[in-house]
Amino acid sequence: MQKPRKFEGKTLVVATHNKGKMRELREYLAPLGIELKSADDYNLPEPEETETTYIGNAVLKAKAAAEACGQICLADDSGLSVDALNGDPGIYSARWAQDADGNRDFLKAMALIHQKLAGQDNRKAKFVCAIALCWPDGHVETVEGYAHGQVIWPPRGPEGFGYDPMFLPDGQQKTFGEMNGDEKGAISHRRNAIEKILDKCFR
Ligand code: ITT
Repeated sequence: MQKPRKFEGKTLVVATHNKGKMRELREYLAPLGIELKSADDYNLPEPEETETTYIGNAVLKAKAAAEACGQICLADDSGLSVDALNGDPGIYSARWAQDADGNRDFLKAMALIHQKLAGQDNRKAKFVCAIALCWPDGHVETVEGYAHGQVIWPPRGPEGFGYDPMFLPDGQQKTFGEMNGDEKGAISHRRNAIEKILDKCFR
């Protein structure tokens, strides 16, 4: 197996258009002490997510970004996979919340999960976060991180974003929606994935 490629640049572009993700990624990457640029800084495109896996979509987004701006780009594809729904909404987590005009309503998406689970005792779920790091020459490194827990109803807490108020991590009393950034950051799927990519490419 080839050794992973190490990041030796001075600037890293975080290629997400999701503000909640961006906030968390900035926080987790801050200790690196490198310049972080955002999708907005380069007016990056939002490619259609046509792949069938988290990793596939993360690679697709990181590659499109690196091609567009000529910098090393990090992309995140993530979602909530519910066991009793065969992993749904999974890679379609953002799309479950979207209406015909492209607006997102996560209360509606959470209610849909709750509705589809009617009569089911199994509430096990996991958040998954795939991260792809792509160089301008097309080289890509990938990792996947997880947070295991269950989905609850009704949703609880104003913090975080997306499906956070519905997700109770294993061994915790608070949902992600009731945790502050540090509390979620200690155990989140995104933190888990970032630690893996830091070990692989930055340390
Ligand atoms: P980018 O593709 O621009 O990064 P996006 O929001 O479209 O932004 P995804 O396609 O990866 O990103 O969709 C992931 C969705 O899964 C996201 O919109 C959230 O609703 C949900 N999600 C992912 N991580 C989450 C987290 O930490 N907490 C709550 N919901 C999360």
